[in-house]
Amino acid sequence: MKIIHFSDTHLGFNDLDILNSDGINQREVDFYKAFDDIVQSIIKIKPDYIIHTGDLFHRSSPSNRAIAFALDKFAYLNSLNIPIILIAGNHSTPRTVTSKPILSIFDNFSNIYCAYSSKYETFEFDNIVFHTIPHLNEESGIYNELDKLESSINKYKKNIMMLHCSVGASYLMSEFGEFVYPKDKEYIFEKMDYVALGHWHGFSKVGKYENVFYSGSSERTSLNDKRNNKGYILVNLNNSLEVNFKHISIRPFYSFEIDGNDFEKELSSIDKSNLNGAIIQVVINNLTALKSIDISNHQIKEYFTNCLQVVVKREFIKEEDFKVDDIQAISLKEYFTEFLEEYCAKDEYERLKSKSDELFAKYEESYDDIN
Ligand SMILES: [Mn+2]
Repeated sequence: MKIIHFSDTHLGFNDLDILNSDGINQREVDFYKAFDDIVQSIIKIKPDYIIHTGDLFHRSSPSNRAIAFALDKFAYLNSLNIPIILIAGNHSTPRTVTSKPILSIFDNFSNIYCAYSSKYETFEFDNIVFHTIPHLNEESGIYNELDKLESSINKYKKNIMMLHCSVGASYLMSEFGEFVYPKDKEYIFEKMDYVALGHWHGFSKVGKYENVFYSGSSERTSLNDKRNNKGYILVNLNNSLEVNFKHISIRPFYSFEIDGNDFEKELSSIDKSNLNGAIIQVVINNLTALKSIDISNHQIKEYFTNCLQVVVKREFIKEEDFKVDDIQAISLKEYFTEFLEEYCAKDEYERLKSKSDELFAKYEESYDDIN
């Protein structure tokens, strides 16, 4: 039995203010391409089941383009007569009960099974049961849902668990609303044939478990994500479990560190022959304010002419009575959080951070994508 497990496709994500020749944000297009690469693999491999563990869309109210893209691809997948099981992640779950979840657009597709109602649901087939827990807005509800799950394990069939959360503290994404799977319930993993996880954006086997995996995201949603290995998992489930990570090709990202004291020489020694279309980050270290003035971003961008984007980060030597904030490549949310951390006592910081996270999350939710 073959299962393709993928996740965190974040359709509709856009970044960098670069448009392609059709006037569409280039990074948004990159995410559609990554998704399509996985669809092409599905067509070739013809698995028995397809599972997606959350964050199909980047926002709970995606742009028309993202919705149209998803409907087109899923209409095709639906026609392959392969059951497709999806769960909602934190990005595709509205924070108010009055909003209709976006995954409901698949309600009338005969081969698509979605869990988006903030509760445990099971999807059962001839020889296999999918136990799904989508993102829960109320984290405390998890125990109740896991009790239901545990009592629904079918010992005559294969049992697959699907979750969108962090297992332990290592897989947190620093996002509002994410939740941690309870440690005292990890024993349930051992009763499963395979546990498919979403939320963490890197491919990862979880801890000591041989059957618990994050497939990772299909593209990178942040320049902090330096991984170039993105893809999906091909699970072979016969007498034993076989897990293979399959790469797709994505736009490469490279980061270079340059010493501000030897800027010209270090820049010109970077081999740029294989950097076509890449996103480049250049971190200049050991800068003083005066040295920094001599180095222009323009000069650096000129050097990497074949790249899609060059992000320059300047790191200053701390000088007495002089401070330059490094606000290049940092979001307003991160900047504000750093400010809180610096100027507030710890308790007050924790309190204000959770408030500001919530406000930024609300802002993001009501913010319309560029169509
Ligand atoms: Mn995600």
